[in-house]
Amino acid sequence: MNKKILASLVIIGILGFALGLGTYAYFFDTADSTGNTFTAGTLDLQVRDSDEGWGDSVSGTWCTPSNWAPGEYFEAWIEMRNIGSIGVTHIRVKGINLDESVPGFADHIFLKTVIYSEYWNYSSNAPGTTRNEYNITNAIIQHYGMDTNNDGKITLNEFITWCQTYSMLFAEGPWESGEPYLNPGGAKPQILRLGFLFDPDAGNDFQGATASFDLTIWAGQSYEQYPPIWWATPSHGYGY
Ligand SMILES: [Ca+2]
Ligand SMILES: [Ca+2]
Repeated sequence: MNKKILASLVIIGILGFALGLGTYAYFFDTADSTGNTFTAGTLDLQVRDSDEGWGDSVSGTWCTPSNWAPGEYFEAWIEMRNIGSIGVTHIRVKGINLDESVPGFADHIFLKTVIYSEYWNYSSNAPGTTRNEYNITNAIIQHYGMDTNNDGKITLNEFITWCQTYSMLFAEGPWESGEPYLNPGGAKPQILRLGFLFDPDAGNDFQGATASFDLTIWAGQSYEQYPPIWWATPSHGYGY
């Protein structure tokens, strides 16, 4: 009985409110924001090497002479640009797909040189227009953990094995310079040089041997993105 009384009171209240609305008249006006559009930007990484122009991939960048002999050094470069509309803050590089015709050959090929570029103006401590190249080989030997047997040499085998877990990170990045590592629109391409030495003490077992690997270059916008990285960012700031 009490519930029925309560319900009736509510209905009466609503009716009273509705009636009240009809007793006032307010002015009003409207304004619109039309055509709101969300458009995703693009990252578009391209590479080129000494014998191929800009494209999504190159081949045979690191191809030694077929008569490569112990003690001989071989270096080659790959250049990167971003023709998308958003800047790339991080480049990561991994060596994969090691293949050797004679087991152990990759233990006698040493990664001797890692050089990468940044556009950095020392005098103003700000982004610059000159592409400077930085040799970070010592930093990699000392801090990257690639030299798993701690003999002071990074073999091709050690490099590829390390890359199963990590990737080399190259980044100027907005937190440091206010400028992405790879600018949009293809501006300011960067370069990576890798040099390899055929172990001077390699024995006769490796005559005629071949080894090959692939290099994957990844461009992104964040530390957190896959693939996993080695956190010690190579940088001119480290002074190596
Ligand atoms: Ca090529
Ligand atoms: Ca080693």
